[in-house]
Amino acid sequence: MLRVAVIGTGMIGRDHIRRMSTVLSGVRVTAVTDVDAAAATQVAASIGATVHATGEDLIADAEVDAVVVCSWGPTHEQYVLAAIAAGKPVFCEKPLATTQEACLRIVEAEAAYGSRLVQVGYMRRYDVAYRALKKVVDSGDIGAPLMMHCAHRNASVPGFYEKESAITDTAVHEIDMVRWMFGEEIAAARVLIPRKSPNGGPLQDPLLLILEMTSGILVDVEISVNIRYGYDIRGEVVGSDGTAALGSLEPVSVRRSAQVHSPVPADWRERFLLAYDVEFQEWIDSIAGGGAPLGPSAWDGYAAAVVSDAGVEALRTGSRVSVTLAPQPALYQSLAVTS
Ligand code: NAD
Ligand code: ISE
Repeated sequence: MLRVAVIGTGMIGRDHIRRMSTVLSGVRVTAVTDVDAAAATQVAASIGATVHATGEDLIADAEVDAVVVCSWGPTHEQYVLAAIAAGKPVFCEKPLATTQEACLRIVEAEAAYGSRLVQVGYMRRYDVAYRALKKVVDSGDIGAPLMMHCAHRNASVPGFYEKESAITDTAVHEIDMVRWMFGEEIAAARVLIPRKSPNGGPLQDPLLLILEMTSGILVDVEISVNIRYGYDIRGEVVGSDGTAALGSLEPVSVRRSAQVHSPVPADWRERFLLAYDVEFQEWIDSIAGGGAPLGPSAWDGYAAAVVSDAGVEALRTGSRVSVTLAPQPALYQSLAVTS
């Protein structure tokens, strides 16, 4: 039984604790921590876990085999580095860290350690619809991929969400997803600013992020984070001989009174429920016997951060911003971007 400890018992921390405690196999959540001690104590009591005063104490606990980081983005670096220093596998929710420099420090620390310990929570790679879409693209059935149209719509976002968060916190999922979907890096980013939604308060909402892949594939991402009607994630690849789109996910569609009614997920927990389950079960199974994690790596987290920084600069300056990655340490060279 893998003994996992969770740092951060907010929205996603609780959701991952729930899945590890009641859905998945081979795992037990034995310790938690949060700067909000009352929140940590309440969660710990519900599962019979220990509460630690700090993330560092929790990582040092000899009864903890692996760590899950679900605290706010700016705190990720310190905990991931501490887990690497302790030689413990660490699953870090996205983003790996909030700057490319911080991500690079993690990459360098893991490379110096000599084997993989870090996995980043880019769960779209585990979603049944995205996996089916990638299978079609890889099969060549729609010819050469030329473009991808994406929409990332949130009904609303929390109060701490800032101007750049549309790219660093939201579109960063598409940034990781297209690297995986097409098996290549992103060469440049641009941002177009449409008419402002009256629902967005001080935020510039929506935004249109344009990503150029190294092969010339163009990706457009509509980012709307106050769309009110629900959580709507879309993706369509346009190939030279056909197109392929994420399928409809609703379990039921009701036709009544001359209308069709189909549910829309409320938020990411509902839309990606099963993807998170698969993501965590695969992570648990991969590290349980002392093995290395197989999912999105620290290098993937770093590459996403570099593109995300380029997107933020493009938003700020209105210009096309090129993406340049640091030399890749040997540890990551055998990992295809598609793994
Ligand atoms: P949240 O605000 O609900 O929870 C974060 C928790 O971390 C809070 O309880 C806070 O008190 C705690 N915290 C903050 N600093 C801490 C520290 N130094 N040590 C310990 N605890 C600390 O936020 P959330 O929505 O749960 O997001 C948490 C992380 O998960 C973010 O990085 C976010 O981007 C990511 N996230 C990922 C997805 C996804 O789809 N993969 C979805 C939501 C959130
Ligand atoms: C949140 O942190 C997530 O990761 C969700 O998947 C995303 O849709 C949302 O925009 C982010 O704020």
